[in-house]
Amino acid sequence: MKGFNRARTGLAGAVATFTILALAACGSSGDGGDAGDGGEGGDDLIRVGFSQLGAESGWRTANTESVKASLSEENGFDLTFVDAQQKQENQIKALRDFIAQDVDVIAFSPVIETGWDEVLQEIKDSGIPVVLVDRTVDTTVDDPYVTWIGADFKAEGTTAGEWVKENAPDAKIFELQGTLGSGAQVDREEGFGEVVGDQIIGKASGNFTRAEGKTAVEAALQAYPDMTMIFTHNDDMGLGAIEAIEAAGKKPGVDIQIVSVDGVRDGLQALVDKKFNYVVECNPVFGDQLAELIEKVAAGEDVPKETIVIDKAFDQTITQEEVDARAY
Ligand code: GYE
Repeated sequence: MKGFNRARTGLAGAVATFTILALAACGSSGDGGDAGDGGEGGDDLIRVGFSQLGAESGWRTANTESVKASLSEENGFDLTFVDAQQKQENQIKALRDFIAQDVDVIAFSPVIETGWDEVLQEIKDSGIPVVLVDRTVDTTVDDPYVTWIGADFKAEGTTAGEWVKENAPDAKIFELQGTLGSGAQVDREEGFGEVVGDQIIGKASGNFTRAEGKTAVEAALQAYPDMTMIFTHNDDMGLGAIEAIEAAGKKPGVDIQIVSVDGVRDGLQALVDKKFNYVVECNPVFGDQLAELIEKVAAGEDVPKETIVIDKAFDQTITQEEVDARAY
């Protein structure tokens, strides 16, 4: 496996070199910007096609900003960024466009884990190396990507579960799931369930958005009147849950406790306001690490198969100053 990876990254290097030479002959293109304008050095830019899965959450917005800031022209990249609006078919189309453009590196955040076999095979046949970002894939294609960078979703679920076990062992939990079939949903659920699965009385998806989180909790309050806690797979859905709980005349954080994942500013503010009870961080600001990986992949250098972004966790002892200092 390892040897095969190395062979692939070597191939990536060959492809990148060829593309740079081709660019020198015909000038730069792509909607990543005005590579030609600045004059000097424009032809050395690494052409990256990035398929972002959407703009569904505060986490995603922060991640997009970080990726765009790091994969900038000043840093040596010609970035084509496409937002798929949480639709797999849009992502598949973007990936095929990147093949047609013959970019140097394809990076993407897969909205769900399955359904990529065909397009991943097409990318592989094209020789363009793939850098997987944030979420994971489940595919029959052999060695489908050079490297993956993201968080340990299962560990996030386990950390949340351990807090519950310690602090609310009698809680009756409704689990507010993220996009069904996404790596973040599947693994957070698995990690949490392994620790406190016997306390879960119901589950439904809120697709990682505030609006759908609110709707799911409105229904859950009817279906599970004895619930005392919500474990939400992200802050945005938890913020939607707060609205639904308050509209039902109950107190979030007290009558119904909320344990969440992400740690975006609004989520941490809810913790200060005592409406959330515990937040496991998932750090979206890894654009710099991603840029470094892409640079190495384009140069055909060895990269680790995975890079795990480090997360923390916060309880209600967090201060307003800490929240205000939050970058996203
Ligand atoms: O937790 C959620 C977002 O894949 C880690 O996606 C990401 C998740 C994040 O919509 O807010």
